Amino acid sequence: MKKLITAALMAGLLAAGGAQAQQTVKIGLIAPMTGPQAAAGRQMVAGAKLYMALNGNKAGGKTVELIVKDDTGVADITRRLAQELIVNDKVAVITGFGLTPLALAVGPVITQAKVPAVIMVAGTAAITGTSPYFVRISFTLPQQTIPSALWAAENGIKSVVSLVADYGPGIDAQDAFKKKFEEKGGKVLEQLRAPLLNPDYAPFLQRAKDLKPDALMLFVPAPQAGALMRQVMDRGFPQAGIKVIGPGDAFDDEQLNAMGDGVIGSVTSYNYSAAHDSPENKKFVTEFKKANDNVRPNLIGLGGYDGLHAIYAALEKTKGETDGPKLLEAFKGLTWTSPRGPVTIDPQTREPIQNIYIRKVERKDGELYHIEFATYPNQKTP
Ligand code: VNL
Repeated sequence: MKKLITAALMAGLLAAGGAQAQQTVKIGLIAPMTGPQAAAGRQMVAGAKLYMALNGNKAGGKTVELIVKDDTGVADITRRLAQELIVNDKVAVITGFGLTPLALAVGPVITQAKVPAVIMVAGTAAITGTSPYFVRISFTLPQQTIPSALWAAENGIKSVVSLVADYGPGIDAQDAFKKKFEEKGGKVLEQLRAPLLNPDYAPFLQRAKDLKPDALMLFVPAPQAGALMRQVMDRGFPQAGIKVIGPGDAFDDEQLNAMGDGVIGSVTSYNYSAAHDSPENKKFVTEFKKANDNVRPNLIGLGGYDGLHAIYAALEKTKGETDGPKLLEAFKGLTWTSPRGPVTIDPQTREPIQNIYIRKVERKDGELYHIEFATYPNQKTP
């Protein structure tokens, strides 16, 4: 008798366990938590965790479980972790991707497994074309950069030298800038590219200064912004009358205060400023700083936060159904009010449509901020 009860109890527990497992949706977040891009991983995971802390762990009637994996910024590791998360952990969706090569590495895996991947940061335009299972909530570099080219052409800048990190997003930024700026009558004197890893910017900056352009256009991934900007300021570009412009990555919000007063007055174009004036952003910045030793969120932290929002919203739409193709469809056309402003996922391209703001660095309440003063609304990736 005793044995029978025990067996019945066991069966019940097992059934409950099975039912409970189905009530959980797992999300795999792959980010560089160590290595040279660790600053990106820290922001992304902090943003994702903040979203869950503020919105609970339920979406579409299911319990959401976040599994964080560290790819150390190495693409082969990103691919292996994606495979393990899909095969062993049975995640419904993977997300993260601090850098373009890390996103590209998982394309074949998600296509084969039919599991959606939500890009929180990586910005090379071509990524989403490499798998129908990519959905991007962040930005593309052409989208971020073109308003800078328009603004420069309309504000007395006639000649520009560009200096970028020599990989996908840098080349996208450089090409988009040159095309639009020259269309509007400006001239790009030279396009310089520094290595992504262990760059020595000195010879490039010397060359740029010798060419005496009206402006220096910069792109490096946000975690490298401080290192580049210190050298730009040490070489006295603003004092020489050379404006420092570009998409906001090289003017990263997290490191802006450490860049010094030389950066005051720089005009850049970007989808997000920590100073964006809206109730959604006030709440995001206040809560992010509270949870992270007063660190200011940048667009990577925002990517983590909005990435989780998009996943929650897609699960609400499918009522918790996690079948890959169905979940993928649910991301298409999502629209929400982000801390950056309104965002829609273009159902055709799976790319974000969003405002790109023109901002100027100013000192406000004792700190440096990007103060937005003009808007290019609802920008798509060309
Ligand atoms: C990328 C683009 C990475 C912009 C970034 O920071 C960034 C990328 C990590 O596509 O690799 O600010």
